[in-house]
Amino acid sequence: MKTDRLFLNACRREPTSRTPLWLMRQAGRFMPEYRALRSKVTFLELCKNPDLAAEVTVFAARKLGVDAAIIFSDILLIVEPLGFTLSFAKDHGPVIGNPYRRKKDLAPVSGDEIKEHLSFVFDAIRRSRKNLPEEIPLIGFAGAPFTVASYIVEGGKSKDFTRIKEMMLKAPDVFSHLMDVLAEGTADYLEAQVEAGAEAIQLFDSWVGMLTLEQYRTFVFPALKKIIERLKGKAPVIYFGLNTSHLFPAVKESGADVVGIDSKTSLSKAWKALGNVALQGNLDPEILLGPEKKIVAAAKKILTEAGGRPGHIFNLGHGVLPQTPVENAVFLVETVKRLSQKKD
Ligand code: 1CP
Repeated sequence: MKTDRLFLNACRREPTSRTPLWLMRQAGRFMPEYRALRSKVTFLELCKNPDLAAEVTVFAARKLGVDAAIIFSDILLIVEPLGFTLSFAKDHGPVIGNPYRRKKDLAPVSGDEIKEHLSFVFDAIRRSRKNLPEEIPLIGFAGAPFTVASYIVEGGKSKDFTRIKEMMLKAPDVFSHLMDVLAEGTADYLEAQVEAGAEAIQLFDSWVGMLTLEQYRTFVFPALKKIIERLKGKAPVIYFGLNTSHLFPAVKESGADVVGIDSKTSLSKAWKALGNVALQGNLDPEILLGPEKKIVAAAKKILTEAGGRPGHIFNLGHGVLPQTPVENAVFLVETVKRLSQKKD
């Protein structure tokens, strides 16, 4: 059988026989099989067990029939080798027990120390790669510096990001120290993911839309750019954030190969603002709760907007909602494949 790696071709903006797709947060919480596994182990135990993490990764990709798999992990695991404590309180999301307040809260950490601490991720990548069909590429990922920093400074999930904004404004050198350490550490971590077998990298900058363009350019963009530069020529980089259309003038200069677009921004507007990049997105995740008729209509609308332009990867505008019926996700995958198939 011919191995047609549609997803990677689209990352490079090469024409494909149909539009490739995968779903953000496909590898976890909305699948009954995942929840059954989670009833036996904690979330962190699951992340740190390469056999189980690989099983979740491969199972989700096969079940959904998507064109790429994403490694089962979390953007917050990197905080542990940096010296922060991480736990997941039931129904409260992530908790950092010793949030970052001053420079001395974060001692220098070498790339080797970070990689040693996170070796279970590389093992899970190797195992997933071995168990995936050859034509399904594996995506590695990390949080982008601002989004990870928001948890480290706020001590967990934040509503209004007051503390991190305050630090940025009142103690810019304290903030920059954190960004510098995160940029280096994340680049080392992602390079090692690629060496272990990840064929593309997604940087999740979910919360960066909180910033103004000026704040983004001054405080965040240099760290982001450093990471993307380190990955150049190694693996395509997908950069995703929510509510980021006002940041596009900077994102355009980031060097990202693919930009993830949320559901509020139209693909055509994004292409106009971003120029020569591939786009990933942007179905509203709530559509997957609803009737099949609406799923077809919404998928059609996005494919029409993309207009068959090379370099479109179909995805959601944010992660799959936990209450999504799996059969609706499978239906979306089948629908996008059918609607986007080019006639010979
Ligand atoms: O109880 C559980 O099972 C834990 C729930 C859970 C899961 C399944 C968390 C805690 N993380 C994950 C896995 C995860 N996280 C993946 C891989 C598996 C998958 O496909 O679901 C990925 C890609 C992430 C990425 C992630 N983690 C992001 C970026 C994407 C996004 O949704 O914006 C963020 C912000 C996190 C932090 C995080 N980890 C977990 C939770 C509940 C959160 C969000 C907390 C918040 O809203 O601030």
